[in-house]
Amino acid sequence: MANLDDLQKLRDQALAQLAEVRDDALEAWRIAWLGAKGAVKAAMGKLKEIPPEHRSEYGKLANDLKQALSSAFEARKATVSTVKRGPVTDVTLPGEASRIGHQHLITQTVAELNEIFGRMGFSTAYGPEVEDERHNFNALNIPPSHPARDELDNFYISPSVMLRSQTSTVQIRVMESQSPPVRIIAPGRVYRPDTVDATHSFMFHQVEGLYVDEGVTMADLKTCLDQFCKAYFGPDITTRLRPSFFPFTEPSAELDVLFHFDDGRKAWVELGGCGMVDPNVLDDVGYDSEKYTGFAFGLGIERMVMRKYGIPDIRLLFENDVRFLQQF
Ligand code: FA5
Repeated sequence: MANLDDLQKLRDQALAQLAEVRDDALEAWRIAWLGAKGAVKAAMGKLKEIPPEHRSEYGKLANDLKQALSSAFEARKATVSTVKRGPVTDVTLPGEASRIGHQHLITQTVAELNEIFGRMGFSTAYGPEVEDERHNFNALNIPPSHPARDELDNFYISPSVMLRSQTSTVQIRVMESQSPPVRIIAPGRVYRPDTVDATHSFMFHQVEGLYVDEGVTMADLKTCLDQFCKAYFGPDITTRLRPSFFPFTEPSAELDVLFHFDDGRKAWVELGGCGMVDPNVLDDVGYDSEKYTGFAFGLGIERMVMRKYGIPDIRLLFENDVRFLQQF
C-alpha cells in the first residue's frame, strides 16, 4: 500500500535521473515524471489508497513533489542546450579579418601611366611577349649583323622567335595595323638575360610611346616627356635629354631626371631612351616618311617606380614578400 515514504523515494529517484540527463533526453525525462501518464500523476492517483487520517498530508506532499520536480526541470532546461553540440563557437568574440590583397605596385603604376598618358591623348596598345625577329629587330632598322641580336643578349626560342627584349615591337605592330595619325603607349613585360643586380632583372617592364602625325617635332617629344615626369614624380622634377643612339630613332636621346636624395646629394638618373622615329622604320610599315614624322620613347617602369618610392633594389619588386608589397 502506498505511503509517504514512497513520495520521498520518487523525489530522490527523479532528481538523481535529472542530474544525469543530457540534451534531447530532457523531454523524455519530463514525460516519464511529469507527463499525463507519468510517475507523479500515478502517485497522486494513489491518494484513495491512503488511510483517511494521512490523506491530506499525502496530498500536500504529492503536490510539493510535483512543484519541486517542475522547478528542477525548468532549472535544468535552462542550463542544458537542446541543440546538438558541435565545436563551441563564441560568437561574441571579435572576428578574424581575412587578409585582402591588392594590386602589385607595378600593376598600379601601369594603370597610372595609362591614366597620365590618356590625359595627353594617348591610347593603350598591347603586343605579344613571344615575338618574331621582324618585330623585335628587322622592322626596327636593326640589321642582321647588329650586336643587339646576339644570342647571349636575348632569350631565343628558335632562330627567328624570341621573348621580346623591348616594347618597341608594339610600335611596329600598331603601325602595321593602322594608318597615321597614331598616338599610343604600350606598357608590358620584356626579357633580357642581364645579370641580376640592384637595378637589373632578366624580366622587367617598359612603357613604349609612339606619336606619328604631320609636323611632329623633337620639341613635342621633349614637352611630352617633361610633362609626363612632372605628372608622375611631381611638379618640381627636372628632366633632360642626353644625346644617344638607337637604330630606330634619329636623332636619339636618353631621358634623365634629376633626383635630390635624402642625404643632400643630387644625381641624374636614366629612365629610358627616345628619339624621332627613323624614316626607314616609317617606310618599312608603309607610312609616307616625306609626309609624316613621329617620336618614340621606351622607359623602364621599375626604374621610375624605384625612384618614386625610394626602393633600393629591383629584386624587392619580384620576391613577392607580402610585408614589402603591402606598403603600397
Ligand atoms: C630600349 O629598350 C629602347 N627600346 C628604348 C627606346 C624606345 C628608344 C623608343 C628610342 C625609342 P634600353 O635598352 O636603353 O632602350 O632600355 C630602356 C630602359 O629600360 C632603360 O633605360 C632602363 O630604365 C630599363 N632597363 C633596361 N634593362 C633593364 C634591366 N635589365 N632591368 C630593369 N630595367 C632595365
